[in-house]
Amino acid sequence: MLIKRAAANDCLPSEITPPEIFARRREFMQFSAAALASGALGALLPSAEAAEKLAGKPSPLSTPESPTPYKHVTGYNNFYEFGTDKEDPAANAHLLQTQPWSVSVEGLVKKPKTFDIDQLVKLAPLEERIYRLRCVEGWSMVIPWVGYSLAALLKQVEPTGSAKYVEFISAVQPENMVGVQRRVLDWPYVEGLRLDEAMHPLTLLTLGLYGEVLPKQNGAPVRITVPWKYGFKSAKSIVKIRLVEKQPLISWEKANPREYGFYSNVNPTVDHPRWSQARERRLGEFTKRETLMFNGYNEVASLYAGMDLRKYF
Ligand SMILES: Nc1nc2c(c(=O)[nH]1)N[C@H]1C(S)=C(S)[C@@H](COP(=O)(O)O)O[C@H]1N2
Ligand SMILES: [Mo]
Repeated sequence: MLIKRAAANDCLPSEITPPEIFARRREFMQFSAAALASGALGALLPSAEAAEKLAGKPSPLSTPESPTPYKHVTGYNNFYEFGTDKEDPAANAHLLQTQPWSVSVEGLVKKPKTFDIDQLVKLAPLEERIYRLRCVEGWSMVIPWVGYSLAALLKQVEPTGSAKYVEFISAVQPENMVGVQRRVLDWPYVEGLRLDEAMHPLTLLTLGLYGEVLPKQNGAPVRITVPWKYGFKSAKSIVKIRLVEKQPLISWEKANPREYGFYSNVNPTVDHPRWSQARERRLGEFTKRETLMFNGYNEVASLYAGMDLRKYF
């Protein structure tokens, strides 16, 4: 891998790394040293991988809000392939096999191509983008992602004139994913965007967070992040991107079309059939916040000019 592994002398403070990360790295290194002495390093490999560094240049597209503590970002997750409780992904995702990994970009494109993960890391300059993430269930976080606009990847394959949508397909590793042994969703996890949404500069091909390669519970080694839509639009651990003509049937819509629609723009005025979407709880905070239209990313509003966002929820 091109990504450098953090070494013991490599934990100097940087401007972007918050104190809890240093504390965590230091803890981890003390822990590793102890484990090495007792010959138990094998058991530590999943955490060792999570500590590989991946820095990005601060992006002007970042929100000025302070990031949610690392322990919430990596400890409170939705990744149904690893179980349905928020703590399940952190407990179970270490079994995800991420090497080798490649993403095939295919369908209505002039130059279909399979990119291995090292090629993806090198494809465009890495940026740190601090984005809000609003889960459809009513909680939110602020996450310092590392990646670049998905548009940079899509341009490489040259979508044809008939490509109208982009479909994202997550990995299925039945042996390694405790959740796929249950049929909560029809695996693989499938998501999709309209081509103009996928090409919008905010849509991030995500390879890391908090200055490290993506932890497995957050969708290693590569995921999508779409900050103005509910979190479930941001497919994790993707292996395939397909350019298509018709609107893809996404996993959540397939499971429950009354509750989940293709667009899923964050919208405080459109309630989920079972709960209000007007407010949200930011993890680590006590009082609820008002949820903002498009999660506060008003620059995307023009993508939906003239559309009835109650009908296309
Ligand atoms: N493959 C896959 N991707 C997924 C999910 C999932 O269950 N499987 N959950 C989604 C949901 S509901 C949310 S809120 C976000 C959570 O991302 P995070 O755990 O990195 O915060 O991932 C999304 N991507
Ligand atoms: Mo979510």
